[in-house]
Amino acid sequence: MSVELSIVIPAYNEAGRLPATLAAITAYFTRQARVVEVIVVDDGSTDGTGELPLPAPGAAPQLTWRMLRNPGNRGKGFSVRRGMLEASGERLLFTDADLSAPISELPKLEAALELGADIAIGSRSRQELIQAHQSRFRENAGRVFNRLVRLILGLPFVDTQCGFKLFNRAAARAVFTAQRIERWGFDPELLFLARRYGFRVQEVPVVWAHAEGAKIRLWRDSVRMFGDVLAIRRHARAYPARAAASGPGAR
Ligand SMILES: Nc1nc2c(ncn2[C@@H]2O[C@H](COP(=O)(O)OP(=O)(O)O)[C@@H](O)[C@H]2O)c(=O)[nH]1
Ligand SMILES: [Mg+2]
Repeated sequence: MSVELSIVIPAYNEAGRLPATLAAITAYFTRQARVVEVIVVDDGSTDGTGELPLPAPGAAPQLTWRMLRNPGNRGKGFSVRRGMLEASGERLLFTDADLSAPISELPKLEAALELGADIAIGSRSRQELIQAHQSRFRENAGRVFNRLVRLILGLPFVDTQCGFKLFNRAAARAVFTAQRIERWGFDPELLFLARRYGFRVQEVPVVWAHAEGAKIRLWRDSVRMFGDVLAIRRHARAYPARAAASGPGAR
């Protein structure tokens, strides 16, 4: 049975938030017939995330679960890449562990792929869809960051950072194989690579409810993210040419 959809969830100390997320995903896909695999990537958590019980197959045998454990804390970029490269789906979604974009928003991204996009990225650009805001300060900081990213990397997207992105298999293989940034700047890097390789990227406004318990530290991580963006720029010429769609992971 070939996997239609893979869902990759990077998780760092998410023992508090992950159970509700797993339950929501189970509830959503139990009503559907398609074959789905969910891959949780535990990133060296110290709160027992890696030992959380995964849902039993029971009601939905077409839905399978896997937990990958990193050898220590390696970063969200590392974790998403690892999950995406191990996943076998025709389409691959990565989503934050707090499901800030509810899984019921997935059809919006899928519709963009139906219409010809290779990658559909969730976007927090439509104010009326934002159900719970971050602090005004964080939101503004996010906007400034996005504007800088647009400027430095020439990306035309309003929101590069949204943790809800769907790829077709060819795009996921090419982009994640080339991705180098393992911590915060990996989102802009993915988009930069996607455009470099000629994939069609569509930004799709999604419902977003900011969840408390965020682990991003605004100042420290903004500075690092910015450093990553400059590194992408510096490295721009050295990225490999788009990998040919062959080898074991290709279809
Ligand atoms: N793998 C990995 N994931 C992380 C790390 N820090 C945060 N995350 C994950 O990144 C996602 C978004 O983090 P969150 O704390 O909600 O940040 P927010 O973007 O401010 O809401 C969640 O799935 C987290 O588990 C980390 O160091 N490593
Ligand atoms: Mg969050």
